[in-house]
Amino acid sequence: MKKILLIGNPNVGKSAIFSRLTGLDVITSNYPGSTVDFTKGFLSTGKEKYEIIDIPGTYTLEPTSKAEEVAVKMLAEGSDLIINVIDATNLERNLNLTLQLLKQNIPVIISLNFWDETKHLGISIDVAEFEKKLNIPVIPTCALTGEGIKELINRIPCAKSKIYDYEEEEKWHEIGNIVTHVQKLSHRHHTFLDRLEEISIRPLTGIPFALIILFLTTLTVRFIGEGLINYILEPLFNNFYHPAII
Ligand SMILES: Nc1nc2c(ncn2[C@@H]2O[C@H](COP(=O)(O)OP(=O)(O)OP(=O)(O)O)[C@@H](O)[C@H]2O)c(=O)[nH]1
Ligand SMILES: [Mg+2]
Repeated sequence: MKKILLIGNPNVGKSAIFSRLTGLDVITSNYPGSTVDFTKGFLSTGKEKYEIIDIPGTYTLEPTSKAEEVAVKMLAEGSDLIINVIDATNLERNLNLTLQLLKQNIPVIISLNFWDETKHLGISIDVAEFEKKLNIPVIPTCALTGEGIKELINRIPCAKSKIYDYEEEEKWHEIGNIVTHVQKLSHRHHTFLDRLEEISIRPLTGIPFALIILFLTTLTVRFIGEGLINYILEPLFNNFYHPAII
């Protein structure tokens, strides 16, 4: 069974992607000698079975906290592949870790998460250019809705290793280069559909929204049903059958 590590900055949706990829059979444990938790699960694609590990969030491979230390140790223990989850609305900050990962000798594939938020923020990312620039698969995903997850799974075998080299002192210059090349910012107003989508995927607004839709649907069905009975079926019945009965 191949081992996949889910690695990314804190709060980029790693655990949400993990839940989308794995089933119910997950195990949460303490990393030995620490209070840091990590979760392990499984993904079967038909061709292959993978063990997936949700690693604690880290900004860098030069750890500055206990959680980051555990993330780096788990990476050092080895794996067959890395899914690097990055926040599409924060490319510059996230690419620091990505470039460090691309120097390792492990195949990497990128889950460009928070793809839904880029639309809201007027950020447009040229995914094809991004793939060309980094030379690895980059798949836009929204872990909240599951968008892109299927493609992410399909492209796992295309992950590549050690394909992006740079001088350490040139790293931020490289990152700046990539970002200006693939990302465009525009001021964009939300459309009605954007707002509906936003309302419906957040639990706080999504549940009342679902209840309102259910209520309106019931009302509509009742309205149509009563209308049919009052204005069509009953008059028909009265006109055709009533005189005969009398
Ligand atoms: N809008 C949007 N929200 C997302 C997406 N993915 C995850 N989230 C939300 O982002 C928050 C953080 O997600 P997590 O999966 O906990 O992030 P994480 O990377 O595991 O965080 P740490 O484990 O703390 O590093 C949660 O509230 C998720 O519901 C996405 O694609 N779009
Ligand atoms: Mg998490």
